[in-house]
Amino acid sequence: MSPDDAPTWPSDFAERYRAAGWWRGETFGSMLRERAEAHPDRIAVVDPVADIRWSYAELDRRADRLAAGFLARNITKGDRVVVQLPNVAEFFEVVFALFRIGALPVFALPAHRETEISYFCEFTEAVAYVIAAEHDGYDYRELAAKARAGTDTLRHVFVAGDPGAFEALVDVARAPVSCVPPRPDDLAFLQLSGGSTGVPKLIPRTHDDYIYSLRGSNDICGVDEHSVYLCVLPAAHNFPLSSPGSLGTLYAGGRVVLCPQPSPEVAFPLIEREGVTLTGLVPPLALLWTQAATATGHDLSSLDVLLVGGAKFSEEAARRVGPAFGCTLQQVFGMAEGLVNYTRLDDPDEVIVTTQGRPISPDDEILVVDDEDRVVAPGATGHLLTRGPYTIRGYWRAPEHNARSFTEDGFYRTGDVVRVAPSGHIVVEGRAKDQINRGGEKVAAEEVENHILAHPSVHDANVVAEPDPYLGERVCAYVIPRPGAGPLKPVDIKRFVRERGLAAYKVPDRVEFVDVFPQTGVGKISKKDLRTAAARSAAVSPNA
Ligand code: OOB
Repeated sequence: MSPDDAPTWPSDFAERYRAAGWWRGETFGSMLRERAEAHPDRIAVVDPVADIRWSYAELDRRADRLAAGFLARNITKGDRVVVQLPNVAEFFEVVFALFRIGALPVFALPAHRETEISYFCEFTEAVAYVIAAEHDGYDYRELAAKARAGTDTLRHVFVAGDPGAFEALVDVARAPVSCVPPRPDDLAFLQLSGGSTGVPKLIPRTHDDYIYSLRGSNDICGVDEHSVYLCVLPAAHNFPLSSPGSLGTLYAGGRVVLCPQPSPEVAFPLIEREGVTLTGLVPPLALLWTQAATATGHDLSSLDVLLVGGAKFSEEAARRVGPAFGCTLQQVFGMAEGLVNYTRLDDPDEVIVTTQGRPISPDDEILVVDDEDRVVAPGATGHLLTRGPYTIRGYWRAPEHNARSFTEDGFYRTGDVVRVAPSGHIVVEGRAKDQINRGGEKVAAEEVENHILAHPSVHDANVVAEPDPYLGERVCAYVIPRPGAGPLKPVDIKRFVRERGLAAYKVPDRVEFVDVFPQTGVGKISKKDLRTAAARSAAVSPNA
């Protein structure tokens, strides 16, 4: 890997962040080892489906043995390994093994399919791909067969569960060997960006910067060795991973309980049985849980904190959380690129329900600017730019994109439209990036448009968000058929996109055929007018 792959902080900033005590020279490998030495018998990870309860010593030992097995297969420092696991204990065994040898997990989501996985494998030149045999009725070994056929570099597929034609993860482990550990300022992994362009971007995070975000999050959310975190959202996503998430909880010496399904029917009994103290949800789930909590027979009284983020949580819904659960709501406005904002546990209720919080770090720099990058008046609405000790300075191997997504002095253009309240709390007012936020799952409009455009009967396509009472937004595609093409139905487009191997959450919820697209004054396609039209159709026929 060349140093140009991952833009990093200029040395004066790095020195400042170290001097301030944000970057402390820890790595994920050393962190797990220290916890295992300090309290070997404390339970680290609970996987209720597999009936697993690994202590810190056990997780540490397993990570060591798997690391040795990876090394024996010549997977070494800097190598990329696509990890696509559901919420199972092996997720932690695998990522800590990779952290230990300095190989980089590339965090795919269980919902990703052939298009995304092949792209991650090819673009990162991944040498290995780790999957579960099956999950939610889907056989990942079939996906692995396709990914393998399409890439030259992929040497190994490791399977948690029945390996089929591939290698069983349980057979990889070996007697531990010593290896040169990664440095704190080395990359730890590649996280995925929600994206607004044709292909997802990869986010390079270092041990130093990510561990700082864990420590900061733990302080703000009150996470300590007594905390029990229920991991409800897909474990690899930045929110349940680090805000404060599973890794924050492990950093503090607490316990992570993996929730196999996000429904209240599955989660509530686990909360009661394991004495869960905090969890994180996207707004649609928070709504569902709030309704269920008022009628449940399960004892949820152990829950101290409910974190809600990933998409805007409405004030009305936010007001219902406290009474329903008898716990404190924390709004989280974060991004895999770095910056994370939280409402504080002792903020007044009005602040908690009406804002999306304030940054973790005193060194998080926040700018709110107009379309010409001029800073707006205090309290006015504008584009959020940010720079800080855990916000990346560039995407991985994406110099052209970086020139657009970062200012010359290193601020990340979040694409979010916000205002800052006098208290310093941020209120998210909207979004300027061409992205649909489908209940916390991010869909890049251009990516879906490109797939629709590949249909032989399609002349042009535009994808926008339309309002949805449950998800907040869903995916609406406007399509101009090719002149003379045969009859085309919405279902044809949806099926075509799905069959191209795209994650299901990106398949348009609604397809509308039109003759022309609305234009702006200068003749550009007006997505704003399309969004207005989509909102109108959604109101008329919500289930189309
Ligand atoms: C989290 O991370 P990503 O990378 O999936 O998405 C980031 C984007 C933000 O730029 C913003 O557009 C949106 O998701 N977002 C919110 C929000 N939280 C995230 N928009 C409105 N209100 C909120 N509370 O989604 C993520 C990462 C870490 C912690 C929490 C969420």
